[in-house]
Amino acid sequence: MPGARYHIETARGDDERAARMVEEIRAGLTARPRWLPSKYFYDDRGSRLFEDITTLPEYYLTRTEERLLAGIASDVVGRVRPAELVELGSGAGRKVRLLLAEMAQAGLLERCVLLDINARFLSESTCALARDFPDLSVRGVVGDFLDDLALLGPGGSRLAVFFASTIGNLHPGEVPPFITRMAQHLAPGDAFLVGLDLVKDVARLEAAYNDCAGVTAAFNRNILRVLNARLGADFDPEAFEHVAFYDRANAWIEMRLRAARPQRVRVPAARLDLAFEAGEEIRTEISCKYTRASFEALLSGTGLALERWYTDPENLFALALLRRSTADEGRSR
Ligand code: AVJ
Repeated sequence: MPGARYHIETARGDDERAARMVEEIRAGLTARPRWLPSKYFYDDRGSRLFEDITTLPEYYLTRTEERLLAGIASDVVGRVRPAELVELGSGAGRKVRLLLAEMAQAGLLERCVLLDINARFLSESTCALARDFPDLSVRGVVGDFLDDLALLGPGGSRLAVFFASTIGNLHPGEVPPFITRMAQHLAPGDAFLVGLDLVKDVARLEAAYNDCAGVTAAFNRNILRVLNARLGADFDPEAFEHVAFYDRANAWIEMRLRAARPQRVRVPAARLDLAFEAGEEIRTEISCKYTRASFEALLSGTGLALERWYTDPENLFALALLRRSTADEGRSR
């Protein structure tokens, strides 16, 4: 193997990460209704369960996005002509290869930065990219796309990507500030390619989050195991039912865990002693569904504008190519 062309860094120390987690979990589990931040799904087991979800027949998102990306990668690279690719929430990091291959073929490819919350998945994909793309230098950052964008540093010849409709996990009110912060890590002319699941038939949406094999249910319950492992909690994951439904008014899928019977749960690291009534629910995820208009409305004043809107023939999923304007509009607002 040629010299070290990849390295991993961690956005925050273990103590700071743990302290943050305690505060977030305390806030969520004592709120009414109770909720948990979705980023805590993704320990090793949860990340693997999500990978399993992506191959389910009901879960059209991943395969639709991948096929769409394969068809547009050369158009995107031709427009942006990036030397550096940045991926937020990279997970197992396969899709990014389609873009890297186009960049390499165009003689542009120099650097790649992956940011993900899961250290194991991150180091595996960082190492695999360095192995498979000679001359590419790869940087992995263990962190979260809401709090740790600062580590990306300033842009320049940069294409950032955020696949899988993971932006849908943000409340619509969080999207404009998130995109504004992202724009601060892009130079004029740099671009941000964002994967978006689209509003569609409710039955199709709900089936994607209620698969027959029960993988999504296992993924949902896994968040309780994460609290057990990291905070010494004593949740019985099997005592909670998986619930996922489409909320039309908000245009999002909401996932919850519903207590099957009355129960008491202790979370020692967060000094919590919780009483659940039968039927009481914890919201674990929202997954927003967009239209071109609803997404475009979130861009105003962010410093990024929609340049291209790519969709599949069935209009299931979109890739939105956003550009940092060459004028300095975004910064002053
Ligand atoms: C990775 C956040 C895009 O919202 O569809 C899959 C996660 N949750 N099944 C999604 C998920 C339930 C997924 N994202």
